[in-house]
Amino acid sequence: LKTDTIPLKYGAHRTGNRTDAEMERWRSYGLGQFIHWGVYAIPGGQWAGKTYGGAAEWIRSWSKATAPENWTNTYDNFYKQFNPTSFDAKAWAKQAKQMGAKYVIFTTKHHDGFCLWPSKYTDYTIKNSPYKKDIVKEVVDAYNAEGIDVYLYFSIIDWNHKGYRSAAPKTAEEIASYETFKKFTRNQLLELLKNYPTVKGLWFDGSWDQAWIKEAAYTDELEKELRKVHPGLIIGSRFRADENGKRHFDSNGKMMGDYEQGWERKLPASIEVLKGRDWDCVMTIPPNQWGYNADWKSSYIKTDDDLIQMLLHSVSLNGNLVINFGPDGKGAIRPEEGAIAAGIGEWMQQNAEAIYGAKYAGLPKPEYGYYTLKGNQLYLTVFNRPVNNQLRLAIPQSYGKGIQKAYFLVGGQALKIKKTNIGIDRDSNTYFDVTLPADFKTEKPFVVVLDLGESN
Ligand code: FHN
Repeated sequence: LKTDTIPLKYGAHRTGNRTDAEMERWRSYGLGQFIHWGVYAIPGGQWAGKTYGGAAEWIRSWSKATAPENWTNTYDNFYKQFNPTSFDAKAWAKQAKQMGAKYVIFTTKHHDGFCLWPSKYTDYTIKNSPYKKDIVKEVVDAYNAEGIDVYLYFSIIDWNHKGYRSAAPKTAEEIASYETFKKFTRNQLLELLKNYPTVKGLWFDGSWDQAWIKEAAYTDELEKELRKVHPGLIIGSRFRADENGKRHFDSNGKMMGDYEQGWERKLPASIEVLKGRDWDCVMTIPPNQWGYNADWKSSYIKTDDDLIQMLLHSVSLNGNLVINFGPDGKGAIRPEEGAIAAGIGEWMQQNAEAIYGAKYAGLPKPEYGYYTLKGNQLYLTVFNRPVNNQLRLAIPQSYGKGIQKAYFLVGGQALKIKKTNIGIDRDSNTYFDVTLPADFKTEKPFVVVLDLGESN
């Protein structure tokens, strides 16, 4: 057993993955939805007639250099016009359910500091917008009613709070001012957990500032407190740093949080890099837009097939894929996102058995697509169909007798299997040829179920 070499007061709270039911549920999700919504949806990536290529939810920061306006008189006043008359939480939740999402991560407050719930601790909230109603509550209720678990996104960065700062405070005055921010952050987090007791977790972001990183004692204590008031709470590795400033993993390399939260817009190449850790990947549909950007034409927009492939990539390596949506200033999910959700949903309605609760199969990635495993069922989701219609599959001898039955997940048609006569290779694999019917036509990825029999 490896022991910690560096003594730490504020390192990881646990060694290895959580084993409780809540975390087991998290592991079985497969697919999630992210929603970035706030007053940045009003400018939608455009400022004073100019389109900004950076992420639209950052426009307050991107356009600062060129915008002559005083921010408190412009961006920070958008909330006075925030009246999303098209917002329908139930419709969002239905769409998410139809897509096959098992959980949603919703931005309660992004870096701009605007709160979509009526926080008692600031005036910069939805309550003081023309909309007035508690959007977080509407989202939590609607998604829960569809059986979708809710996680609250919370940005540590808060450009609106006077005490917030990025650099570590030095003078007595700076320290005192940052103390007000720490108190405020704690209050808001406790408030969220109190107001929305059904949430399953908190999804932290913007925790990279030196000021925050230096607060190892405070953040360690706060994490413990949050977990105490909300048993079972799931928090990723982005919340805090240890006393040496190490984030995600402490100075002994142990993960700080319940799952690895570093996979943003990218996927791990192999199971080895994950070292057995739980993880999720949050993915944008354009290359890098989270909030609504009116201009979707100037960059590559992922297709539903791209995202289904990323989903398989994730689940085949024991991760969840979370696809981001950025509703517009009126609360409408843009039609292009709606079409993508519908496309994924259509596929999921037929093939979700290969996703929910499915795991890494313990096999190298096949050239045809991805393996996922549930019990004795090995699922092969085919993205690259061989021109000769023969799937030659290497199954280790440790998997018992190998493939006993093969059939299409959709429709159940049995497929011919032949154990090849090429013998056992150096890695102890036996080879099986599974034949796809020549007249089988599809334009979508499809799943072949490989039954490994009881002996597996
Ligand atoms: O700066 C944010 C960004 O706007 C977005 O919210 C993403 C989502 O994971 N997180 C930060 C960048 O890592």
